[in-house]
Amino acid sequence: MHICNKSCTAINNVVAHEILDSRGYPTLEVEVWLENGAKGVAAVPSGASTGIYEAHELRDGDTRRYRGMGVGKATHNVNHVIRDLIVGMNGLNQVDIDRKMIAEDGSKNKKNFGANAMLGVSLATAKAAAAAKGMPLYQYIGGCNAKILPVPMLNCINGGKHADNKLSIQEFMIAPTGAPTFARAMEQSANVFHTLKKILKEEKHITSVGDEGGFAPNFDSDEMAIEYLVRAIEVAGYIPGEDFKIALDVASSEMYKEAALHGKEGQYMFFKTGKFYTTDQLIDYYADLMKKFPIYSIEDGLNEEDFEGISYMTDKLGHKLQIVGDDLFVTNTERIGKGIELNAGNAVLIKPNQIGTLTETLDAICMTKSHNWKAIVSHRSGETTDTTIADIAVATGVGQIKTGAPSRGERMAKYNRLLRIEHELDASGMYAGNFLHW
Ligand code: 2PG
Ligand code: MG
Repeated sequence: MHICNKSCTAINNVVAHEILDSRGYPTLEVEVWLENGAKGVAAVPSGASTGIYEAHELRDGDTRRYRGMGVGKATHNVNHVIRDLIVGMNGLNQVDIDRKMIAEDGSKNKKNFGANAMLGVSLATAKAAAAAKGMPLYQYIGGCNAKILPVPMLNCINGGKHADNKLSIQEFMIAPTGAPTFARAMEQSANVFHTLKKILKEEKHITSVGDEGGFAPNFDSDEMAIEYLVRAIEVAGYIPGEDFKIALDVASSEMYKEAALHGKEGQYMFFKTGKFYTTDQLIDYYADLMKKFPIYSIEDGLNEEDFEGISYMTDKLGHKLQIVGDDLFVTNTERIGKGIELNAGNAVLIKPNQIGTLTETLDAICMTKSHNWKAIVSHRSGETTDTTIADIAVATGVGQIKTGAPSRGERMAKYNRLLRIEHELDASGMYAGNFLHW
């Protein structure tokens, strides 16, 4: 029999229900309650350009509801299976709770409970525990040294699977590395974003936005998108390369699949021009872009299975470029370990829902940092107003966060959370742009 008093932090209830994400598809919101009345609520995001090695997102497949995208089974798993497993466990024992769910799910990719079900429980547990301790989440996770505000990577032009244009590169981002504080970084970034809108409008381009809040114009080439970003930085009164650097998420697995569909296995197809590139040609193309523009980071530059290719790219460009693995590593320590061994990249994108628990997310960050690689905490293209990733970024001091343009409420929720954290930390807060090596 489990004995508990009023100050007890044992879990006494877990409740999940369906809510809708920023694309209007169902996802889970989970509440975890402790005996002492503390409560945590978390909502789960969802990707569009998902890596094949990601943990399993459990969807109903019943086409009578939400075109098969319902999460009724995952919700049921939380309310009727996971709940019974963890009620009575100490909410402060995050690792035990996460490991218990992993063990009981029993599969390699969390396909039984669903990584979406497990992540909702995992994050809500951490929030309930933080509430029980009377601490903000970043401090509960990161301790008294949680003080670094990350450089935001703002996706101001959307392409690939996130927009209805023909841009092949999925994300064209600005990173305000020269700002003195996070608040100033956001101010400068919003200035660039609004300037970009003005320029696009004046030149008769579309100014509607894609899934991550960036503009989605029908440019003739991907290079044009970078040119416009650089122009917007300049016209807004900043110096490209000093005040702002550029980052790209090529999400090239999509271009790789497209080429295969056109009978060019092993190559990459640019959607607008219909041109095919070999691995060597694509790496040369990146090198050329780096000569023309202040690009400091390229994510998923090659197909998600191509450790060897990324290793070659790292040999060629890694000394002057952050080479980020997203679909390549899927926040999974096994795959990150392989990448480190093969020198395939030098940075890892961290998405909690790719792996399914907070504990494993923190393991991935720990492994990445301990090998002197960079880690970037990231949103998904399908998001909610949940702000947990902002707290994780500060807690772990990774120094970078990618969470969309300064537009759309579900993106701003994370940036606004960081503005609040900076305010709260006051003089003890440090903006990563100031002291990390860029
Ligand atoms: C990415 C992400 C987030 P998605 O590829 O990095 O920007 O997109 O969530 O669609 O996988
Ligand atoms: Mg990516």
